[in-house]
Amino acid sequence: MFDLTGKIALVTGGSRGIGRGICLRLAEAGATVVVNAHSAASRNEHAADVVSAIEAGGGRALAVAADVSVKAEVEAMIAETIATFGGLDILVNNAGICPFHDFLTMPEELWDRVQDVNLKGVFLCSQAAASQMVAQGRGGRIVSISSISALVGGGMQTHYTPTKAGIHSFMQSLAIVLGPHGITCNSVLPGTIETDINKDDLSDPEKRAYFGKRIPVGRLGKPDDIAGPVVFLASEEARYVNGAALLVDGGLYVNLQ
Ligand code: NAD
Ligand code: RM4
Repeated sequence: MFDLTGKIALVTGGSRGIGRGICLRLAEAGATVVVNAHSAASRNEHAADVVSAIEAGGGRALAVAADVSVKAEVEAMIAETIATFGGLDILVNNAGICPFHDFLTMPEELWDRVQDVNLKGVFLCSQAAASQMVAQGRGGRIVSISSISALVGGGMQTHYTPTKAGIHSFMQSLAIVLGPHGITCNSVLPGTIETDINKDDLSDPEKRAYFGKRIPVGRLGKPDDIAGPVVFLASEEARYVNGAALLVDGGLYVNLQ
């Protein structure tokens, strides 16, 4: 439906879950895709599979290892992207962690790690990618995966929800800075999507039943439910969407009672 032929996209945390789904759909739309994984092991184990799937469909892709919270690794990842494909047009900030934890006993180190990966990682990747996009002078797209958790709290997510609200706020500010360069910046707010991040949490039958009832479309989300809206925001059709937040949750947020 949306044509991304000739565009070069980088998806952080693209090796699994929502990121994997986004990589496959971007490639299907014609983009060349750089699939980021947080470590060399994860690159070889998971990201390489995503690359194979894209190549099997006739697309072009590359797996690159980098921890998004480490500036030198992020810069090396962007440099490898440019060296391999000659440019960068679309950044999807997807990498994120949510180690569910009680508040009163939360270790400072866990708080810091969640901020570093989820929020600082978005800053580092956006800055490195935007520098390249501005220098190229042909516009660009930054799409960041925030969450419904930017709008609501979570008792076991006190370290996580502020990072998701922060991502949304950061995209709003970045939309102002980068809009004049033709680079749009938006966030996507997924509801509850079944992936490894919430496997343990959703293994509780009561919680599953709760979500089943609470989500008006009647089911939990799948990674592919998020991929389409990301492809839209990355496309030419979304050229005037800048600083927006797109909630993709099956109606979970609006269903209070
Ligand atoms: P997931 O655990 O399946 O995937 C997370 C990805 O991030 C993995 O590929 C992992 O390797 C990568 N990652 C983790 N730390 C990294 C680091 N330091 N550097 C680079 N990559 C790193 O979970 P998911 O559900 O696919 O989550 C993807 C994004 O979607 C996250 O930002 C998450 O907060 C967000 N999200 C998920 C849900 C949900 O219900 N699953 C809802 C809203 C938002
Ligand atoms: C999301 C949202 C989901 C949760 C994941 C881990 O942002 O809070 O409900 O399962 O994070």
